[in-house]
Amino acid sequence: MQIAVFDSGLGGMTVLHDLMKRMPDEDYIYYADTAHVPYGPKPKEDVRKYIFESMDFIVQQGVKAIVIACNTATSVAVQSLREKYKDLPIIGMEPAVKPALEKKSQPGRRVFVTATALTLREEKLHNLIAKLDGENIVDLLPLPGLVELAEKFSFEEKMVRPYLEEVFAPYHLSDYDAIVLGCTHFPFFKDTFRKILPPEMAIIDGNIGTIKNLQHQLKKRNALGGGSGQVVYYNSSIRLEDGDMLEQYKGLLKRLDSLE
Ligand code: DGN
Repeated sequence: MQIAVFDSGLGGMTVLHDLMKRMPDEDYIYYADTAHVPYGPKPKEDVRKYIFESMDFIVQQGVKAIVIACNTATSVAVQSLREKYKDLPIIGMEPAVKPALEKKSQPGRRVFVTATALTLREEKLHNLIAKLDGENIVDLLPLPGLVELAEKFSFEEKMVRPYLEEVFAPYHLSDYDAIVLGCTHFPFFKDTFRKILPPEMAIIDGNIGTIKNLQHQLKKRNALGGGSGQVVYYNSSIRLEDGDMLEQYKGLLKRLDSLE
């Protein structure tokens, strides 16, 4: 059986890429809810409806686990999804706040947590930060422009740099020890982040935590392995058999290889 990887759009490809490297003996479904991307700026109730519609379709395909490779969808729906699909491991994303805070090198230094506006508003993140950030050193930064750029396959530095420079302009970057990429679309831009942020600043995503959690859940059920790295792609329940879009997905995996 396959592992489903779900996102509103292309962001979950950064998680699929890491999954395929670390768990090559699995087969995957990649499901992008392209009919409704982006989720970040939309009302929570609409987003929940889109997620449940997508999930019903995914579950009908017969999968052994679902990775919600979207921080926004995780924030607004992971609990309800676990209640609805009780027998299925449902693994979400969590912005890597803890590893980022561990990078703090001296008193007074700070950490960025970036995500979509919806993730940054949600109680789930605020509870996590309240639990971990006793010193109040986290600054929240929405980066919706990166989701738009990724969905247009605009990864070139000349498109990305002006946006990031504008967003970071009000901050003293040398005060920061780490930045959390709390949206699965953002790791596509790691090369430009690296160029404009101070070299000592750690850039941290939550992909590895999610993958470890998935491995643990599958091991517990004796359900690891049995595949060979095959991926079937769906755009909002339409299976991609061939054509440009399928090639574009494969191109994204190559781009991510080049960022390693
Ligand atoms: N990739 C999604 C996330 O991790 O939050 C968000 C994309 C979106 O729909 N805005």
